[in-house]
Amino acid sequence: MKFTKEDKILLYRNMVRGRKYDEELVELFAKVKVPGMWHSGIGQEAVGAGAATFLRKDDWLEPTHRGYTFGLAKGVDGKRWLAEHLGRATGFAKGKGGHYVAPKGSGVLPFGGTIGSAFPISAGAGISAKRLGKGQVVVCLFGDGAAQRGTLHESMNLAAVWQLPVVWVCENNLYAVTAHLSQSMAVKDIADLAHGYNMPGVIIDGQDVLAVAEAVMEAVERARAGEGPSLIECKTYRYRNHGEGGAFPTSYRTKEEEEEWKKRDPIVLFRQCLLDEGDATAEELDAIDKELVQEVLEASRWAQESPWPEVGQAFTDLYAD
Ligand SMILES: Cc1ncc(C[n+]2csc(CCOP(=O)(O)OP(=O)(O)O)c2C)c(N)n1
Ligand SMILES: [Mg+2]
Repeated sequence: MKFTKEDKILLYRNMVRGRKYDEELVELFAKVKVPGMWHSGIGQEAVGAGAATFLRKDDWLEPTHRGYTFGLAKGVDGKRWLAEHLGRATGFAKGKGGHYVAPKGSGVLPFGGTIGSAFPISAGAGISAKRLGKGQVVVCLFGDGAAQRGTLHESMNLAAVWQLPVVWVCENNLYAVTAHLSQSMAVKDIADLAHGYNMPGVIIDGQDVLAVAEAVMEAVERARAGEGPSLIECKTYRYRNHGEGGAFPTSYRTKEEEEEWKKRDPIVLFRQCLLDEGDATAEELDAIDKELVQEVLEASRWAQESPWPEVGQAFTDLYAD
């Protein structure tokens, strides 16, 4: 896929929007305004934006637990997502679902809560897409830790045997909670798993949003053309600890490693790329940043001022009619 100047600006917007929502959530958690837990995706925005921005409205996206970027880029209303996260009645599940909720019509599939449940859900959506025959594709996001689950084998094997239109996109941020990938996996690169399922497997610089978008969209076009699944491994890094709102150890990474990755911040890198290529001026990008800060502040205010669900509603909507 050839990206126009407008496409590139959209990628930039989607990364910055994801980061601004994420920063707001980190702050809300610090003020203990949010129930439960949250996994910040700051540092990983190029993967979510690159994977989701150019999907069709009716394509499926299987989320991870980390960050908002992929969902916002798929068209999820951030304001209502935040309200759901804050447990308010204006959220997608009237405040009863927390941040894992998939809003109807967005094309974002449900998140199972157990790491690794993304694989069979995506294979299932792939079977549906193939049978409906409308050219829909499924993009499944998953972490390096999730890649150690047995469900990966069952699902990737089935998708390959039945040539399902699934694009497996690994956000390899090197750690699962505190465990480095080398402690849980015998090979260095998750993309190597693709050989076992006779599908293309590529390693991508996950800090380079254009590289991610190019690789994902090439795989999406293959899948749409009936040529089956692909695996894309994006090497990336989360800046924050595993989660907000919980007591997680912090001593498993070195300051040097963290600083090294921050030198390749995906938003800073892409901003420079847009300036170097003459796709945007610093003033234009500053104006986008400013607009998105305002958008998130207003969304947060709206969500925090939204009513709590009524106690009498606790047992409604538990089952489909
Ligand atoms: C089956 C299962 N085991 C453990 C957990 C707890 N858990 C939540 S996130 C996580 C780490 C996942 O690591 P990774 O897939 O690399 O994603 P990341 O958090 O790095 O984005 C774990 C172990 C879970 N949700 N499900
Ligand atoms: Mg990880």
